[in-house]
Amino acid sequence: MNLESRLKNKTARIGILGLGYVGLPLAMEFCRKGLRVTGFDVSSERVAALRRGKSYVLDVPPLELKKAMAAGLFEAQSRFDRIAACDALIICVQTPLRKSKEPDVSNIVSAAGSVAKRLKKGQLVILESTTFPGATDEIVLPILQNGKRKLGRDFYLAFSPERVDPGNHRFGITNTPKVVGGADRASARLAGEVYSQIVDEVVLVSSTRSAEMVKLLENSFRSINIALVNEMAQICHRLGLDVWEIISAAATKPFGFMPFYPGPGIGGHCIPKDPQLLTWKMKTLNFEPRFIHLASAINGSMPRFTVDRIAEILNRDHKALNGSRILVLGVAYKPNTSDFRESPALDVIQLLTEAKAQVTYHDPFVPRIALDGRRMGSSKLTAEAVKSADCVAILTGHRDIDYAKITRLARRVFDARNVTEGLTRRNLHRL
Ligand code: SAJ
Repeated sequence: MNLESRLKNKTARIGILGLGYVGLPLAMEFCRKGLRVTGFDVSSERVAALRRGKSYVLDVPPLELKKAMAAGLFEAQSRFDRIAACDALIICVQTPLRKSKEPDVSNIVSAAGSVAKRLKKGQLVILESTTFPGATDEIVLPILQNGKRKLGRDFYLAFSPERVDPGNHRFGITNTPKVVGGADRASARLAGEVYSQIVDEVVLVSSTRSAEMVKLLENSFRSINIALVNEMAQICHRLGLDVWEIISAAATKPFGFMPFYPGPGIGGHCIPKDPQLLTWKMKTLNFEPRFIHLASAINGSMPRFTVDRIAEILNRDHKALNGSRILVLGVAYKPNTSDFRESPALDVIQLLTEAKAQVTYHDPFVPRIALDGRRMGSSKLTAEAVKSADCVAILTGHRDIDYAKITRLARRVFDARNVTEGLTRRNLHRL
């Protein structure tokens, strides 16, 4: 019986390689629709935690995980033998950038190799990991072909960008259209069939390269527009204008405008990284994507701009940054998440420390950070801590913090996220 009929009668088994913030929610979605899933992860700790019904992913409640396992729909494996038992294999492994800003595809190569070793005739392989245009065709395809297998006869191959937005309760896997590009037409059709089990809308594009490029456009669009408003923040500061007022008034335009907001920089695992995948690829083709470079430079200048603003505020009261006590509020890369990867707050703390300020931080979601080998713990947000700071710098606007009270108690506040919108006090300054 082929994949399509096994999907129709729910006897298909889906294999998911990489059980992180993309792979685990994806696995649960297939289970929710009655399909059996074998999840594979190289981390035996992760697999052991999942087997104990412990979820380490924000959007996967432990109860759902336990239910899926009790119903025999989900199993977690750190060994790859069960790959041969799967009808479709979806690779959701991390694709970090090396220090040299080159894409590190080692996880993709290793996952594709694990599949190739156990590939069964007729299996469909889908790559979801964000990568440069051509990676699926140039890296994954040859590994699966392995010099003897033929695409479309022995196996099928597609690319489909992940569009998971952790913590987003409005858009989840089901109601976010899924872009799919096949290495050949049969692969595109089959991958579309697999995703139609769990998403309302599948968007088929002409090739894997197109599908890879869609993701890079999405996230380059975001990085460039954030850079635009970050530059506007620097312009408005010099003009003595309130960039937040300007953006909110511009956002009243019901067409042709989409608000983005300035901040101390950009963080996370997508926006800082994904556009660099494109610049790297284009470098190999002797083309310089200037917009993407410029956006990265402007976004990257925001931690310094933030520190300069704090220094300016202290300077007005004849205080030097050197020796001043700065309390940073919020180090996660975006509100209400514990993820502080690439967070610009870390760059701001680093720069303040280099200027010999005495820096502490409070973040209810991030109990500890390590910076240049120095470990810091989140300090208690007491009235005393706020009052004794020479400046409180709000870098991430988590919920459940009484920012009005902070501005009443603090000597000086620098709000880089406009969480004090509507408050006006002499000691309050905004980006
Ligand atoms: N940021 C700003 N100003 C903005 C928006 C974001 O400074 O107007 C900053 C955030 O503070 C953060 C960084 O940019 O430091 C990235 O923020 P993000 O909202 O883009 O969040 P991410 O990194 O979780 O991006 C994900 C992406 N999702 C996928 O790649 C599947 C992105 O495509 C989504 O558009 C984004 O979530 C989203 O919309 O939330």
